Amino acid sequence: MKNNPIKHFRTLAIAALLGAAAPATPVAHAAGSHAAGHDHDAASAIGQPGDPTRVSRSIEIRMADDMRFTPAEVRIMAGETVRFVVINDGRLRHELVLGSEADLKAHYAEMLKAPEMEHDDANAVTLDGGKRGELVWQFTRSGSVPFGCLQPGHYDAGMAGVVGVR
Ligand SMILES: [Cu+2]
Repeated sequence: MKNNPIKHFRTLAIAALLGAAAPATPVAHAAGSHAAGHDHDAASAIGQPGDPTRVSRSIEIRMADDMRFTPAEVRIMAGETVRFVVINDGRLRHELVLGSEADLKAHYAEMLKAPEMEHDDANAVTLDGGKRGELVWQFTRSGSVPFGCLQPGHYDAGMAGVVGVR
């Protein structure tokens, strides 16, 4: 365990100060500290669901019908808890799914077979056109954490990005 109560306390205190202005919107999928998904090794490699009270920064990511995330590359520090504010600027349904490349590809293959499959995972946010949503995630290890849109046709068209964690 890498417990660092002092740092956590500071982060909480800072978050409390900074967070005073932010509305306390309930966050969907704030599923506590358990790793999401079926594959626990992969889940821990990409990080884990974040505690919304320990968010160290918010990053806006926009999704569009040209099959691009903007930005498609994000850089953060290991240990950070990030609140992704995800905005679908398009008319199509898009989603941001965090996962290892192998997981994304496997999941994408499932989506091609069952396009209406709904995601209810802590590592994903799926949005109809014009909607916005949030995803709070803690990146625990340095490395690259890919993300992609697994709506049929989108991932193949290059709708993918990466979080660089160092
Ligand atoms: Cu998409």
